Amino acid sequence: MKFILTSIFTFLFLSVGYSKEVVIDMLNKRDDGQKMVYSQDIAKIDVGDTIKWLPTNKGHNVEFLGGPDGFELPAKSGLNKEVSITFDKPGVYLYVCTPHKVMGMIALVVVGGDVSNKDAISKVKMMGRGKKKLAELLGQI
Ligand SMILES: [Cu+2]
Repeated sequence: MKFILTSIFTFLFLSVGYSKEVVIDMLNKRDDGQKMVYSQDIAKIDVGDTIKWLPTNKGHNVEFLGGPDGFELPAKSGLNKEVSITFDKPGVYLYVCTPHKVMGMIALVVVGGDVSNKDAISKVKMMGRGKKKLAELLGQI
């Protein structure tokens, strides 16, 4: 009996306890001095994990511009709104803050260590500092 209960608890722990939630802040200024920026430039997560973006500072949002094949781009979020997305497909995802993407407020999510769609992401049209930062970030994954 004790063995059976232990097995059940182990199973519950493995199936429920494994996906995690990562919190990313939308910021006017980060500790490293960068302005108009997310708290993480590259979030590396596992398949099934969730990212929650917090409108820690005002005037920002989350707009997805690219992801792996089959990923349906979610509608861009409203300014100052919390956003939560669970990632079920491995690959590289690009998102930006609509008003500040030209200033470089862009970031990547890498799910399951899969960078096979990196070239496709590099072709997403970006302008200004956003373009430069995208090249920098892709060079880091
Ligand atoms: Cu912004």
